[in-house]
Amino acid sequence: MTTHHFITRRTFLGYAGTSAAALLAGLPQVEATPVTKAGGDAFEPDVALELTASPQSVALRSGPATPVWTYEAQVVKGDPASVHASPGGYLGPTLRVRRGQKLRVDFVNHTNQPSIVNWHGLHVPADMMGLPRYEVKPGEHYRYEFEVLDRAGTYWYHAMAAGHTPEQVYFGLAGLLLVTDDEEQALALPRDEYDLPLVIQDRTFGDNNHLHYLPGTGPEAAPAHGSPPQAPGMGSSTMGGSGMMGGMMSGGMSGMMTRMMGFFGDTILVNGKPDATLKVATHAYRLRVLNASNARTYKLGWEDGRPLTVIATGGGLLERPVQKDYVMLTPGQRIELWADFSKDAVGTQLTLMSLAFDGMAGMMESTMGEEMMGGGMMGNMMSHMMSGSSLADGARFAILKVAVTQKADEVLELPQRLATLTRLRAEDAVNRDRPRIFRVTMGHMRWGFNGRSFQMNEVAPDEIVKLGTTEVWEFVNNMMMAHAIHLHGLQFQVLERHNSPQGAGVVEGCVDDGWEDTVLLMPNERVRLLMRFADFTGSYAYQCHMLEHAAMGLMRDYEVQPAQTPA
Ligand SMILES: [Cu+2]
Repeated sequence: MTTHHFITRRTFLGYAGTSAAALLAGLPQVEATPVTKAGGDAFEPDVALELTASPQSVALRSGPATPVWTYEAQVVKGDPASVHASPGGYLGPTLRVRRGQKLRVDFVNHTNQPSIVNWHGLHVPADMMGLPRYEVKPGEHYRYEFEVLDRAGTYWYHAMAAGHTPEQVYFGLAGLLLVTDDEEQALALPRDEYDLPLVIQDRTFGDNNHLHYLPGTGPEAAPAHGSPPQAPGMGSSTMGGSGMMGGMMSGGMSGMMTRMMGFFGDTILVNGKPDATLKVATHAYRLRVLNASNARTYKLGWEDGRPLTVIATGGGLLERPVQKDYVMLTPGQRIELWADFSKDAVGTQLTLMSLAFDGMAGMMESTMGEEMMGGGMMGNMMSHMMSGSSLADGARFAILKVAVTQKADEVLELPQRLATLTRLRAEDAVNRDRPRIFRVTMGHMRWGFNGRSFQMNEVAPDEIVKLGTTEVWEFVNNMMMAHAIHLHGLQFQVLERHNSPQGAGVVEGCVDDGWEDTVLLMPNERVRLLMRFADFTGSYAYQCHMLEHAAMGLMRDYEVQPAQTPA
């Protein structure tokens, strides 16, 4: 399948012959390497970073340090404040950029697996997106050069690799990318120490504080030498095969369930730390909440029942604040909360919870239950069994303790108008009455959309769209599990939901008022998305962001072709 690149600035820098010492010394070679360009002037970055992924040991809890992979970043050119220290644990540093900035990132892979950095939520050329087809081998580099076109908001970056994405993210390869712009800067939002990330992940600790995932995975596992870095086609022949998915094909029945259904850990980490407590002042906070978990969806709510005030979704600020009793946050999603503790007395203790919900709603009517399990089981029991975790999908548990420890004098008023939100119009869609349908399917122990699982560089005729058009895409879930539908390369708007579960205490917590790149799709639900394909041709991915689902096939490419297809 060919790809058409509106802008081609890809450089693939093989450093196989370069000594490790030179690599660690700060990469003067990168500057000297010719950059291939198709049309256009030399790219002059406003900010240039070097982003390295490598194995480390970090103290996550008392006792031995935990082996992880982690990102580290260095500013090579531009504002030193473009890189902020990691919020904690194994998380990568927070990258802060401005809309309109030209950004260069030299990714250096010092892990023992192929990897690439995916810019989750950003609107960038396809070869700058960080998809598995651009993964680089251990010791190699990949140069990203793009202009930041996105609205101010909370985005993130994480590892992708054919068959290794869930493992690499689990063992630490993720970080935040915050975009600001003039519109946001003009607002009186909480800043500096009152602007806080909350990156939520679930993990399980094994012996010696090692992170427990599937057997044979992680920084201490032997690299999958001898198995060529294959496409994650993982066709039917690969079940039980070696190498292909690293160690992911081992681990018996519970391993099989994890690979199919997703990993559910029993320990909740916030900003890379278990048992997290946040000390706050009597002040308004901007809490940027990212669900960077592999598969777990959270139902965020305060234990004392106070409502949540949402000011932004994945694609930036809402038009105006929205109040919710609870907010659903599926893997990959971000939500920004205005959390005002100014009326709380010093000494107040609050708990941010994940409230109970029925993530299996609709299982009774679903077909997969019969296929997979022979039917008959339901609810939490099913969920426990499927997740293999003592903390079931949809269980109620504490995420974060908040302690009000000091007085602040300043009072910030919640702005009633936050931003101008351009609404896509359904009547502008070229397929208004015939939405493109993507049904989540399963067959031969592989997930798929419309019966097709991921194949590298494969785009079907009904996965091709035209540059400059607006479309309606409908995702349909007849499975018993929820999914986290994510599109790469653009932000969409939720047009409508059909057949949403009633009484499950879920859909009322979906914030569908703004721009999103990831959306919760409940069992039996149909969600219609409105999107516009602008600026770039080429092939991008759409996937489930429950990372094990994607690794087991629930990912495909869509291709944006020029408005006029060349003869
Ligand atoms: Cu899924």
